[in-house]
This record gives sequence, structure tokens and C-alpha cells, in this order.
Amino acid sequence: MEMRREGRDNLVVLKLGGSVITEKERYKTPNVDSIDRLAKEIADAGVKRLMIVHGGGSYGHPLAEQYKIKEGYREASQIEGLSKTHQAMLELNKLVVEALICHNIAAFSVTPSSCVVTKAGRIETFYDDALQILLNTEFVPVLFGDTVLDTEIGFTILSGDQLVVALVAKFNANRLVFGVDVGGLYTADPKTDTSAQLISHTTFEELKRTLHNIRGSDTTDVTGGMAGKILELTNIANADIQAIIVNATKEGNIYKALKGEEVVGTSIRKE
Ligand code: IP8
Repeated sequence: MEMRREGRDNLVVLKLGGSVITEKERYKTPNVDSIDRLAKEIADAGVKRLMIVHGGGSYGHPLAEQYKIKEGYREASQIEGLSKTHQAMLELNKLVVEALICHNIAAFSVTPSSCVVTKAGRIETFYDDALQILLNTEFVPVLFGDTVLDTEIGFTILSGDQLVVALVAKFNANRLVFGVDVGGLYTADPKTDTSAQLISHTTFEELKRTLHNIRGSDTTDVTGGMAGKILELTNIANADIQAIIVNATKEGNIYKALKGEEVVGTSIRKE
């Protein structure tokens, strides 16, 4: 992965999990209250250089699963599925961008499938000139997990998690905030194990070692839930950044994480 090394930009990359901005069990149902509250928290935090990526939730994942988009081209019937999945993501993106604009953020939608091409599911080409200009002119680009074209398997799903990690590396961000629907990383599954404890601080190296213990998410998530996130994070193990996983369903957490204030969650650093 290419790294730009010229200086620090004080750039924050924020991933809003699909389970936070949609009702994950109800097909194509946005969580409008949550989207609006998060837009307000983002506005109040006033981060100057910010990029936002959101996940698919009940918009992208059920369709991606139904048409087996992640696996690539197998049969002609998948083609309509590709269009439908992409269109569903555009619908969700519109809601997120509109909410941000309502809170006076200069949000600008950027469609990943128009600037990224993958090879066997991993980003191969990333045409980032437009993003660079948007950032330099103080827009807040808003991207999302998307259906993308793939030089080996025809098409696939690019997860928002793979995308944020690529953006962190490309634009030399110094903070990556994951807003999810759980409190962070735990020593065991907190839903089934009462002895589970929140891991408040860890390192990328430690994550690599414990990856096999991390559970995937319960609902349909074709891109791997928490385990997928951690796997992506291990790709930037040498970067001098802080990654924070916080519960974005709790009011104030995204605000604090964006401001760099103390917040309940998991903070991950190089060492
Ligand atoms: O929720 C996946 O993005 P994610 C997007 O960030 C689609 O994994 C289209 C399923």
C-alpha cells in the first residue's frame, strides 16, 4: 500500500458502522434519529480535515448476500444484483450526506466504485485526485462500502473497513475512529460471557496475535464484522496513528472521539 510521507495533515477518518445508521434487521430501514444525532456530533466536534465512510447495514448487506456479489461474477443473474446493491448504497449515502448538510457540514458524496478498482477483492487502483482537492478545499468527503469492479473476478464488495484503512495510509491521517454498535473490543463475547472485559488500550501487534479470538457479527455482514475490521487494521500496523473503536449508539462518543477526548472504547496504537 502506497504511503504519502510528506508531513502530518491532522486528518481524521471516521467510519460509521452500518448497524449504527440503519436498523440492521429491517431491510433498507435507516435509523434516522441516529443519523441526525451523529451529524450533529460531527458538526459540534468541528474537525477541520475529516473524511467519513459509512457501512452498508440493511441497505447493502442483504442484497450483496442474496446476489453473492462479494464472490465475483458467476452467473448473469448477479448483474441486476450488482446494480441493486450499488443503488441501495447510493440511497443510504444520500440520507447521510443530507443530514450532514443540514448541520452545516460541507459534505460531498464520493462514490468509491468510480475511483477504486480491486484485484481479487483488494484495492488495486485508487484514483484519488478528486478526494485530494476536496480535502484541500475543506469539504468533508463522504464515501461508503460499495460494489466495485474487479480486474480478476469481475466485481466484488469493497468494505468500508478496507476503504478507511486505505484512506488512512494514502492521506497520512493521524486518527481513525470506528463508530460501531458495541463498546469496543472485549476479552470475550460480552453478550454471552459475563466475565468479558473491555480492552481499553492495545497495539496493532497484539491485535494480530489475538485475531482468531474475535467474533464476527451476528447479523448479515458479508464483509466480516469486527473480525474484518481488525484484519484490515493489521495492514497499518506500522503507521503512527491512533485507531479508536467506540460505541456510536451512545450519545457523545463520536463527538469525544473526534475531538481526541477521553472516551470509553478501545484505543489501538503502534506501541
Ligand atoms: O458495511 C459493505 O460495507 P461495510 C457495503 O463497511 C456493501 O462492510 C455494499 C455491502
